[in-house]
Amino acid sequence: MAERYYLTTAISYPNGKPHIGHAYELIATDALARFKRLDGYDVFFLTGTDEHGIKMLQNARAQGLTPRELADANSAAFQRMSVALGGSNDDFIRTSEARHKATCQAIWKRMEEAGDIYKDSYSGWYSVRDEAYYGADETVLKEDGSRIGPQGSPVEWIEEESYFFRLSKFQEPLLKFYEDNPDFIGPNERRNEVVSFVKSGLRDLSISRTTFDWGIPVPGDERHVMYVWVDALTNYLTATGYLEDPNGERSGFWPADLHVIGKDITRFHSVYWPAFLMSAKLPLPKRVFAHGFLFNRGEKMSKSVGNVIDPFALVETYGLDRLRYFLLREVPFGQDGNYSHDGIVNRTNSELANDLGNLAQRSLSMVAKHCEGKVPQPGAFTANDEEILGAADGLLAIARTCADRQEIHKILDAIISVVSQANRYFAGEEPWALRKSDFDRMQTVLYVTAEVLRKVAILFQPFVPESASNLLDILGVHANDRGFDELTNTARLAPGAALPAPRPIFPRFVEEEGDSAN
Ligand code: ME8
Repeated sequence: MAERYYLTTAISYPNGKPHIGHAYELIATDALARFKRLDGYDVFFLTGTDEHGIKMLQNARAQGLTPRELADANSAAFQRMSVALGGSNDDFIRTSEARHKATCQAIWKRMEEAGDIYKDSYSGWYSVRDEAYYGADETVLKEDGSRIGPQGSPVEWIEEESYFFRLSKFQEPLLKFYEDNPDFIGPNERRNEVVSFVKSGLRDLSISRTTFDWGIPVPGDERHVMYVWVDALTNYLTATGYLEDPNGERSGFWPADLHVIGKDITRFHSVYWPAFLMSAKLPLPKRVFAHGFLFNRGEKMSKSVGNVIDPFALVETYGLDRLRYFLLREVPFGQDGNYSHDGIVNRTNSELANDLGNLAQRSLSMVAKHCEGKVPQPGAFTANDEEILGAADGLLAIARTCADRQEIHKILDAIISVVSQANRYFAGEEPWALRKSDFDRMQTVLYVTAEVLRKVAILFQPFVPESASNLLDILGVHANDRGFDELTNTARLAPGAALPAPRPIFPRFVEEEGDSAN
């Protein structure tokens, strides 16, 4: 049976419409999910919305809505965004669903039975924007008398009866866990921050609120609702059904292989979440990877579209594959990055349209014209042929290693450097001249080029699914022959197979009136 692989995005607050940061996280996680599926894994890919808490309640009030109305409207927009971005998620969880309430109450009871929950009163600082409690030492008093937390958001003083989780008890077990599992947090920078945060000492955590009721009731004491992060983190477990039925259809996906999140929520995922699970005596996720933040370089992107920070408008303006390619290629995954109109156009025109698109067009139109539209019959391979074929054959091993470290940009870098090498090979072999001087050799060069394109196209599928699929179509690759098991050095295009007429795969982005950068 295929090995399982369970990966998740963070679940977004549907207090507003989805933005480019949400789109970025979904696209990157989707690329990893597609990669693992093509590599033969049984994948479960989860995304969703985080609907409870004071932030949702306050936003709803401000708009004259109930929190449920606000959640319903925006959660639907997040679901549409996933479709628009080509998201291949297998489920979409909403924390307001009944299945989630049951799992949250079950995990709470397990933590309580372990003796890790007690009632006391909380007094301290709280940031509604971050939905986070902060110690006084983490806040800063500003000149105007207001106070902000470590991420720059305002904090307010709260005092109320609350249940606490004995987080302090887990300081040593967590440090030991990080040491025994050096890959639990990536990238390394984030891991170092977490380790030093935990070493500096953990205070018990307030995990319930009494001043509002938009949340999941604490079992046995319904005056309290759970702190939204206890509820939110548990979504990953809910979707597998593991707590309800350890032998259920999806239960085998727990523990998760990978939680993809933004760097601002690393502490919740790599400190609180494993501590809750340790307390509840449940298996811990294998890895948390925190990506960076995306910023618009401040330029106005498109007059015709208006605010292109809207993911739907970005897809409309650039096309989905250009957007996916740019985000995954331009920004090293794990670091902060900028996006801009010029950045998207330049990157995709130069690498997709020029490097890959032109090579495919030039080589396959020669095949159509001079080889009766059939995969050409190669002769013996020269050292040059072997070199470029070897480079293409070597891509899978590189890509696998990078995928397991979430170094998505490095996978694309490796693929594009083989494409550049193939361009140099093609230009150096001059098949157009060979047509007259050595027809057999021309066929070999066209064969080798087509075979390299086939490997590149198969590996490109997770990142630019539609264009990669179009390229595989014109290479005559059957839908069943597009998995990564077709990337070995024994899998080759079959000479003589009929090819459909070539058509342009990666057209250049042409500026239209109003699309200019400024
Ligand atoms: O944090 N660039 O929800 P959220 C890149 N509900 N990533 C960004 C970003 C940006 N500009 N802005 C936000 C929450 N993100 C919680 C998560 S998980 C159990 C609960 C990322 O809607 C952010 O880091 O504020 C997070 O991973 C995701 O988008 C959702 O953010």
